[in-house]
Amino acid sequence: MRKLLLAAIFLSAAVLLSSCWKQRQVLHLYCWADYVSPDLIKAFEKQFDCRVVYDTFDSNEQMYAKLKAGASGYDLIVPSHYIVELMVQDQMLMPLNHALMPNLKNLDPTILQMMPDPECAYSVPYMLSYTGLGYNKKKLPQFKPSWNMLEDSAVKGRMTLLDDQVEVIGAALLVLGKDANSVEPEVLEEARKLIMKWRANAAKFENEQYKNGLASGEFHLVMGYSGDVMQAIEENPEELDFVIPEEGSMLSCDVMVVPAQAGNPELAQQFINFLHEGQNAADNTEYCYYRCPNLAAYPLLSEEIKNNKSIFVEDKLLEKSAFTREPTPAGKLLRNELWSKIKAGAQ
Ligand code: SPD
Repeated sequence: MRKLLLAAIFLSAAVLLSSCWKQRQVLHLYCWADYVSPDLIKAFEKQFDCRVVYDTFDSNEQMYAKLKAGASGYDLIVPSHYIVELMVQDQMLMPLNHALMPNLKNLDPTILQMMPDPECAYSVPYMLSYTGLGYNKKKLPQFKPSWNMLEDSAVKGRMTLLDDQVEVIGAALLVLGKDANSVEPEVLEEARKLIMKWRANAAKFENEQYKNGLASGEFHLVMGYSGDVMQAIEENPEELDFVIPEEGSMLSCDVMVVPAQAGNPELAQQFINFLHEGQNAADNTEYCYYRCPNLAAYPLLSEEIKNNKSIFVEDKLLEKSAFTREPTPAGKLLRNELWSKIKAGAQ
């Protein structure tokens, strides 16, 4: 009898627990790695009595291909600004409801006006990212802040390139003094020849683990996303540094979008709103080392971040840099072919 009673209590507790569990909402986030402060995620889960499941991708192409293949379990995705138009055309995204996001008033208008969707009809700016060079000061005493370091024989086998055609082709075009978004066949061919010299030195093309390789000393030079490299520098500031090369850099703004099939679009937009609350946006910038384009956050940032020239880039470098544009379909095809050739090592 006692055993029966215990079993009944146990069963009712399990039923009660599982019904509570079921009621807890889940936000399925699909995002680049190390891109949202874990403390903010915890705070959001507490405030909205929900769970955030964080799945990662390491390139826009990977994210787009997965969605195109039918992945439908996400509520919020963080692609780069230039792929949003394509996603809208493909009816992959849901129009946003601004009434759920009063903190959009905090968005920096200078950045908004550069965006392809300045009204935030489908996308809300999240973080600005620049591409540059992370390097080991001790191993490369002759380092110069130029993309040409990628062809220096001193870095052979100790250097990595991003597996990101927009960034690599863009950097080569900047070195050649051309439009970084060019789709001219002859100009792209010149870029390919230069990238093949870089490729000869590269240990790999990769977008996520290179920062650990830089921190551990395996790599002496990496082409990387600004904030990711700064996260590595945090582990070894004596030896590591990051620069935006003197030829300029590719700029992009990663944005938050809600997929058309989202199961929980309201929670997704509450999360966007939460991340754009001034203090949260400042805390997130301090964590990621990327600049969140949020006016209410800027005065709340530490002096270290405010004075970090890789987060708040100097005008003279910005003028030389290029904001990535999505090419025409024909231009994209050409660039894809070029990139495949580069990756395959074909001459
Ligand atoms: N770990 C965060 C990486 C963010 C990278 N942004 C990608 C920009 C691509 N153009």
